[in-house]
Amino acid sequence: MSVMAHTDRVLSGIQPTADSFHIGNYLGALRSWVELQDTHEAFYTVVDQHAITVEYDPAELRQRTLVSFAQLLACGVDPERSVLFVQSHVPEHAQLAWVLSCITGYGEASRMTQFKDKSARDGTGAVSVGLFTYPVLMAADILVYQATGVPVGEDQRQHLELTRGLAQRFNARFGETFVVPEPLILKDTAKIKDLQEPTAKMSKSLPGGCVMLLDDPKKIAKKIKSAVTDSETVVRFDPETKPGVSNLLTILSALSGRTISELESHYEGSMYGPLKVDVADAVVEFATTYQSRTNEYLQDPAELHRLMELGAQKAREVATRTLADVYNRVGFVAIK
Ligand code: ATP
Ligand code: LTN
Repeated sequence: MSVMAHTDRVLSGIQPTADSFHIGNYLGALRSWVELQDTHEAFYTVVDQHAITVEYDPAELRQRTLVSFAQLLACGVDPERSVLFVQSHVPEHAQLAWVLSCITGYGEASRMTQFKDKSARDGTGAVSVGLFTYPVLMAADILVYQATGVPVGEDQRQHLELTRGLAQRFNARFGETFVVPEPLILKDTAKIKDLQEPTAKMSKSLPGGCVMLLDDPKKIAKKIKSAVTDSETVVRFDPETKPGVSNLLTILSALSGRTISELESHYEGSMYGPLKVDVADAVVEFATTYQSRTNEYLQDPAELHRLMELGAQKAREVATRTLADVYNRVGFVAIK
């Protein structure tokens, strides 16, 4: 029996490496995760096993995993329609990753630019083998569900290429087993920039210009109102010469549903102040609802755990079938 998916199925993952998701994560990725539920069978996972590839604190990881899961629910990931789960609850990811690591070339893994960047940035001198094999675990996350599409940012394109290569190599060597997934690259226009350095992408590693959605709304408003703009006074969308203003327009357009050109006309003749006030209001309004939904889940740990169990159970229904097929094909003896 083939375990390959017959419908369009997406899988994506997010690392629980911060106390809160930021507005860039939401507008660039999570919002489309929510939308994809209408057209696809969706699998979304909090990748705690990826989070231990770099220095971390265990108590913090546990808390961040719960908060990440609650935030995905708050964003609108529907645990009844989709499969929302924590990676370590599904042991088949790590099991498949081992098999895949044995068909991954050392040279090809060494070419992963994210590994090169992260290991070059590491100041501890303790880069782990786990960080090196991170992309193989990511391939397993995807292939174990026979996902047809993977919504990710441009930065993950190379990892997706590796995943596709591994699926093809395995299929060629052991027979058709895996769906070869397509990257669903989230548009670059959805790249939200840092508020203080608007040429850099907003990132939790630049806390000064990053809007954390679980932050105090007053802090959020203050950060937006002190966003770096430019010395002109014209509200115009031009990411090249006016990155700060363009970023504010992108955020407001995404949250309000109004087009950029509508916004440009609306602010014609006005300075940057009113734009900043409106962006701050829109983000604060969004964050307020987001926070109260997230807190509702966090205040009901029994329900949160029930949903985690439900997700793990649904995920394992698919993952165990793929793994059994893989183990059989690679020549492992089965015990029943
Ligand atoms: P870091 O903050 O350390 O750079 P990150 O915020 O990129 O990490 P990830 O877990 O790597 O966090 O990203 C989660 C998802 O959010 C990815 O799909 C990524 O493409 C998306 N994302 C992250 N930052 C932005 C941004 N500034 N604009 C749009 N999408 C983003
Ligand atoms: N590497 C990704 C997170 C990630 C992922 C995945 C994304 C882990 N496993 C599987 C898509 C599919 C990142 O850093 N954004």
